[in-house]
Amino acid sequence: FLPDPKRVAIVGCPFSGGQPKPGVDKGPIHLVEAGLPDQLRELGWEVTFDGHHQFEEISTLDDPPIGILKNPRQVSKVCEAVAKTVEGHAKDGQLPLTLGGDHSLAMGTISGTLSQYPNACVVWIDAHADINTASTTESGNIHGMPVSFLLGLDATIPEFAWVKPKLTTDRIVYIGLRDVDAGEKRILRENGIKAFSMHEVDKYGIGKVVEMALDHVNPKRDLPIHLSFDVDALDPTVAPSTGTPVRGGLTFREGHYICEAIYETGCLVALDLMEVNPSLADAEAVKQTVAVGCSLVRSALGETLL
Ligand code: EXY
Ligand code: MN
Ligand code: MN
Ligand code: MN
Repeated sequence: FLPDPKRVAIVGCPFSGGQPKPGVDKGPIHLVEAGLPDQLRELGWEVTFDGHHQFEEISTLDDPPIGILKNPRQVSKVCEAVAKTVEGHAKDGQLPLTLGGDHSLAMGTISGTLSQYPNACVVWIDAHADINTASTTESGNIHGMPVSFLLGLDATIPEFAWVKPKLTTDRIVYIGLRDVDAGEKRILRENGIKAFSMHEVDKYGIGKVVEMALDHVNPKRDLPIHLSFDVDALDPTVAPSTGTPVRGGLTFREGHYICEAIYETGCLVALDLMEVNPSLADAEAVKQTVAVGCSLVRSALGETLL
C-alpha cells in the first residue's frame, strides 16, 4: 500500500479544543520548524506541505458544553475538516501525516483514512485508551473519546452525526496503555477490544507485542494500516512535553521499534503524531520531545538504523 513513488502530505493541525491545556496547538508548528519536511525528503519522500490548517472561523463558534463535553462543536467541525483533507490526500495517492494537536483529531484522520480504505485497521499507541463515551467520560475532554465515536459506541450526539461508525472493534489494537478509566476498561472488555498494556510489553518484549498486535488486526499483513501515535505513550523521561504524562511508558527504542515494524509491513497508509505540547516543560525538554516526535515519524516512514 505504500505509495510509489513515496509521497507524503503533511497535515498540520494546530488544535487544542479536545483538552484544556493551551500549547498543544503549537505542536505541529514546532515539528515542522524542527525540519521534519526536509528530514522526510532526505529519506526519499516527496513531501507536500501547504501550511498548517487554519481553524479560525471554527474557534470563534459559540460552543457551550453538551452534557459535560467541552468544545463539542469546535472539535466536531475541526475533525470533519481534517477528515476531508486526509481523505483527499489519500485519494491522491499520498500518505497523510497528521501532526497534532490533541488526539481528538484522530476522529477526523481515521474517518478520512476509512473513506479511502474501508478495510483499514488502526494501531493506536497511547498511555490512554481514548475510548470514553459521553456517558463514561469524567473529564468531558474529547481527546479521551475519539475511539468511541469511530466505533459508534454512543452515536447519540447530533453534533457528531457526520462521524460514521466505519471502524469495527476487531480492526483496532492498542499498545502502551497504563492509564485507563474504569468505564473504559469495561468498554474494552465488553467489546473484546485487543489491548497490550505496559504489562504485556514488560512480559513479552516489544517485538513479540507488535507481532501479536498485528496478528490480531492484520493477520495476513494484507490490510492497510493507520498508525495513530500519541507521544504520551512514551515514558515522560523520553517525551516530557505533553499534556497527560503517565509514568512507566515506552522507552525511546520501544516507541521507535513499533514505528519501524509497522513500516516494514509495507501496509502503512496514514500516520498521526499527536499531543506534543511545547508549552509544557522547559526549553530543553521541549526540544527533546519535538526531536523524538520527528524521529518517530522518520522511523515510521522508513528510516533504518543500518
Ligand atoms: N481518560 C482520561 C479522560 O478521558 O479524560 C484521560 C484522557 C487523556 C487522553 C490523552 C490523549 O491521550
Ligand atoms: Mn494539503
Ligand atoms: Mn491519546
Ligand atoms: Mn494519551
